[in-house]
Amino acid sequence: MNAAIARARAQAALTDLRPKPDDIAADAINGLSRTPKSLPSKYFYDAEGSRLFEAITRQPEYYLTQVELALMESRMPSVAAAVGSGAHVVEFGSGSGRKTELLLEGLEAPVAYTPIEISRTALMDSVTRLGQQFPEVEMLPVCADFTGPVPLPPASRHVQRTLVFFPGSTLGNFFEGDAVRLLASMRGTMGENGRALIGIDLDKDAAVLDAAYNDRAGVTAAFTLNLLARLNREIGSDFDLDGFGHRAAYSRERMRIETALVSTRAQSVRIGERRFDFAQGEAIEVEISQKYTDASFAALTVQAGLEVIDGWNDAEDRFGLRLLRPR
Ligand code: AVI
Repeated sequence: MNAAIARARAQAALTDLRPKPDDIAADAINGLSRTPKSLPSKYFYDAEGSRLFEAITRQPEYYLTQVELALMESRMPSVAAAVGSGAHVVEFGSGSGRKTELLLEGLEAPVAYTPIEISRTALMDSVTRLGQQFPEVEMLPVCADFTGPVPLPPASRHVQRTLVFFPGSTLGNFFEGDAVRLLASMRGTMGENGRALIGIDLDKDAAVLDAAYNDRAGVTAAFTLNLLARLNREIGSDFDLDGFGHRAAYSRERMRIETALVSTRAQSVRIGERRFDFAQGEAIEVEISQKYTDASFAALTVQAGLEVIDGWNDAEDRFGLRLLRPR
């Protein structure tokens, strides 16, 4: 199929529920009114944020993407046998192009593919490309925040099973309660006969983790700061980008990387009618990246009414794929 036709088809099938500037402003005001101040990490991913995230995945320190890709390349036959044929693949997020290709290539006769993605550009790029590559798989994209309930577009052919795909350890960007709610919502999406294939970053040496979130080229710092640039662009806030710096550090106690934007001086920032004052050194918490052990991940899934039925790690136990089903 040629690219123009694939894009037109994908546009026609698009369900567009992306967030409005008023919702973004309300979330930003709400987060900055808290102590400590915070901003939701889901707003990292505008077009520029998605581009910067792709660049992060190519940094030598950020092992997660390369290790997960290699894992999928080597273990896909075993994953496909465990999932079975005729799946409707529902991906939460869609920035993971190559991983999705490996999944659709490796599964037996997948019927449909639904990426749910907040960034319209990333969503359309991915279904245009995948639509050309997999003409036999129905592309049913949904532009939405996947943390809320999302109605699944029905496939026109018979589906044996829904397979939720959530790679990249993106689950780790959710606080425990939200992660459990998200897993429970995946359980609802997949139905009683469904499965979920989830990528998780495994707990490891703090120095390796600190390096992964503080790459030498400064791409992660640019990615974090783009959150403020995006707010300036989309909701008219007046963050001075030179007045904030990126900080990411591993907390062994909480088994997670904690990322913040730290005010380099006393300053105030305006969003609409509201003004927020910052002390020098004051942090805005912007992201957590949870790391897992088998025990901590199993405990999380149980709370969501799911159980781990299969799993694959790389040879050095850096990253894992887990297959879940309803309990
Ligand atoms: C998308 N997510 C899993 C990334 C992570 O590792 O937490 C986002 C990221 N933030 C900084 N670097 C990468």
